[in-house]
Amino acid sequence: QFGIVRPKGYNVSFHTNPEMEKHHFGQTHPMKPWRLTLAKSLIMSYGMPFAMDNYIARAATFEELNNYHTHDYLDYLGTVLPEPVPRDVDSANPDLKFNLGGSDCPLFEGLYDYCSMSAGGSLDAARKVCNREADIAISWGGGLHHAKKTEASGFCYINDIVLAILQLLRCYPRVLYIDIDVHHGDGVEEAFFSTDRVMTCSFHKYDPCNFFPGTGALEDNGPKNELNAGAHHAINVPLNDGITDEQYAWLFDSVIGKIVETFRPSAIALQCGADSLAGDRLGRFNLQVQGHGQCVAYCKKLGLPMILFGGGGYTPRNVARAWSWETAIAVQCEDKLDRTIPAHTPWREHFRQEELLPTLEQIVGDPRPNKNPQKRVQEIVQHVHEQLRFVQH
Ligand code: VJV
Ligand code: CA
Ligand code: ZN
Repeated sequence: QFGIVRPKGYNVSFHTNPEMEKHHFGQTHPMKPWRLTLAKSLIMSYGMPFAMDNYIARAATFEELNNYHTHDYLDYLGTVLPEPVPRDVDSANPDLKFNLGGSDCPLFEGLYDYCSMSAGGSLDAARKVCNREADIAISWGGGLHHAKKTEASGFCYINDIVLAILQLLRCYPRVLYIDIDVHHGDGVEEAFFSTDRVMTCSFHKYDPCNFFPGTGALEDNGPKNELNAGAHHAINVPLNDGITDEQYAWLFDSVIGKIVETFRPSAIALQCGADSLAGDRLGRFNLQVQGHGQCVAYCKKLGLPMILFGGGGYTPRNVARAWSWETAIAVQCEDKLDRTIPAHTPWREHFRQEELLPTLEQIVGDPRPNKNPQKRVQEIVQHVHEQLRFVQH
């Protein structure tokens, strides 16, 4: 633990709900809400709560969820019961009502509460940023970027990010959404497809046939019709397996730097999905905690009001490391973050002894061969810069 110095006039708010973390998608489902408890325990061991305003997230109301999702869908989500006998129904099954009850989006005990608490945390975060009560607001229980207006998708039922951005739009003219989860942020892109008040930018593994959700090609930049305000306001950075910290940082700075210059956002919503880390159970990239956190540090330096959301992340101990590191970046104490896990960390057994209990050392896991040639990475930046020539705010 370090002696926390609270920078005067700089506020970080932290929104969590311990009730949310108790829910289960099922024994072997990759999404494990308890990773939030693991992350919070590490954050607390480092004494970071002393440097933030801490809030228990409330559950979002039906009316709040209805600001994006349809009445029909919410009604069903709130009343459908978990199947007594678990069926092995694949999510590709077209018979599923609202895509609920398959293997990706199973029905489980307390599903509606889980969803409304995740959204509640992100809405609370958005309100703090709107009221200027927080410079950065953190909602690690949010970031569920695949949920659609009337459909669940990819472990996501309620799109807390869309709801939070809608809230930000009440107080800020333009919002930049950035998504560093290994999956394409399709739900958020779709929600703001036709507006020039939100620019979305997702970095993701792209393989239309073999990697979920299969969308987010370089050339997909919003409505093709130039008369539609949303044209050129969706930016996609499709990547291949094994991308490294160095390449990712270069891409991130070149792409986001240019976006900020042309779009001139008044607030930032950053989805920090931790499945882009090396060693992730579902991911394909080679990012280290430092490379992942570099994106947060870059955005913070822009000095704009910001929300940090969670998202994917399927190797819980690495999720906890990344989100602790990024919380430290938000409160500006990363230089004081020790490389070892503090002795009094609850859930300490989840950080393997042989990994030297690091937060920052190389993440252990088979490094994936890097399939991103430098030439391709440069082409991507070139394309994005060309797209942005059409954008002037
Ligand atoms: O690839 C898919 C869809 C299928 C149908 C469902 N089967 C299980 C897999 C193929 C086409 N879904 C992806 C969804 C990824 C969602 C990522 C969410 C986020 O990180 O972006 C934001 C929170 C997928 N990949 C892997 C799995 N599903 C998967 C699901 C399981 C599973 C193992 C893998 C569900 C249940 C169980 N194991 C027991
Ligand atoms: Ca992404
Ligand atoms: Zn993901």
